[in-house]
Amino acid sequence: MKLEKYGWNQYIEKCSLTLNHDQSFGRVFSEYKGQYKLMTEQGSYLAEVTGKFRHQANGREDFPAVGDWVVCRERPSEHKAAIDRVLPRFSKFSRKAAGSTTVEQIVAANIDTAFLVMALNHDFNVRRLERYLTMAWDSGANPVVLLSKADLCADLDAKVASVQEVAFGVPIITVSAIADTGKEQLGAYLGEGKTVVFLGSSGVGKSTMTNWLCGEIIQKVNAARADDDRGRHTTTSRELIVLPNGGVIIDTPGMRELQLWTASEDSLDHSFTDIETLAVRCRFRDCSHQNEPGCAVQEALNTGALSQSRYDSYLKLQRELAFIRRKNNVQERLKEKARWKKIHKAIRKKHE
Ligand SMILES: Nc1nc2c(ncn2[C@@H]2O[C@H](COP(=O)(O)OP(=O)(O)OP(=O)(O)O)[C@@H](O)[C@H]2O)c(=O)[nH]1
Ligand SMILES: [Mg+2]
Ligand SMILES: [Zn+2]
Repeated sequence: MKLEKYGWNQYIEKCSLTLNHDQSFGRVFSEYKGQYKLMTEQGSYLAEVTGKFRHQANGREDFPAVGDWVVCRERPSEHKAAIDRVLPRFSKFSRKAAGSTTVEQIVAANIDTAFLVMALNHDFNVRRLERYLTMAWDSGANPVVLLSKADLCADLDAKVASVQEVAFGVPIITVSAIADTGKEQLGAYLGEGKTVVFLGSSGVGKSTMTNWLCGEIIQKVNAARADDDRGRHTTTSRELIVLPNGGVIIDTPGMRELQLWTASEDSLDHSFTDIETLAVRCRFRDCSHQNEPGCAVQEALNTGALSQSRYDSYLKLQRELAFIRRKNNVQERLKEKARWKKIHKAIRKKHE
């Protein structure tokens, strides 16, 4: 079996190292309490990291995660393998681990395309999509907005237009797994050497689409009650699924609450291009667009050029990002203090 079938591509090729005669490359298909299901050219193995690996790891993010490429040593007779190291990740989706605000949990690694799935019925929420887009830009994967359950939507054009408003330049695809429409457009992102992930709330149809693309029932789907098609958290774990024509899909459990992980300012720029364009004209380079003098964003808000709800979601996201940053770095708090001191000084000067 060629590794391209499992998503091996040029990015990984570039960083791949020379192997010892007893080593080979493998990909982590699933994880359960420190036990990994690995796929190599030879077959599938149950694997663990070596003692040396454990000793040298600094944190949870150093350990293998679903989607990782690793260097391992196979023991075919036992169907087991030992993991020596993890290859550098070219993209990753992370969130805060349960019960902790500062431990990074990697949801999926080495993803080429992230399908941000939103259903065209009750689930439809443009503000939430903005948050998913931010997370996607920060991951290193290319986002594609997937509007699912098109068969349930009567005002498709209006919904697509409202998504276009926030998803600048991001491809938007409408599909219905039930009515079997939109599959060809997805095809461009699938195949050998490609890894895609489905992200989105519970019940939007991620598992239904996985089965649809695989041409067989692989993932469990719960039938919706007639009066309520909201999610039930049917999918509970993540696993790589090999597509019939090669390449892999990762179906994920619906996220109850989207908890961002160290999204950078840079990723914020992508999903709030309109605000960032305005911000170029702010007097202070590091303007927070709240109450600094000479703020172009506040001005646009006053003239109505920028909507209040758009501004509010921008601020909300910024607060969340700032919170995570401060938690990770106490220095941030001191810098913040100094920054405001400078601003107040400028305000005083202006009034003198
Ligand atoms: N009408 C319609 N219903 C769909 C479509 N796709 C999925 N559904 C229904 O939506 C419900 C939820 O589908 P799932 O595929 O389990 O959703 P999920 O996103 O995997 O949900 P979690 O695993 O809980 O995160 C099921 O009853 C599906 O039959 C579609 O294209 N049209
Ligand atoms: Mg599911
Ligand atoms: Zn400003």
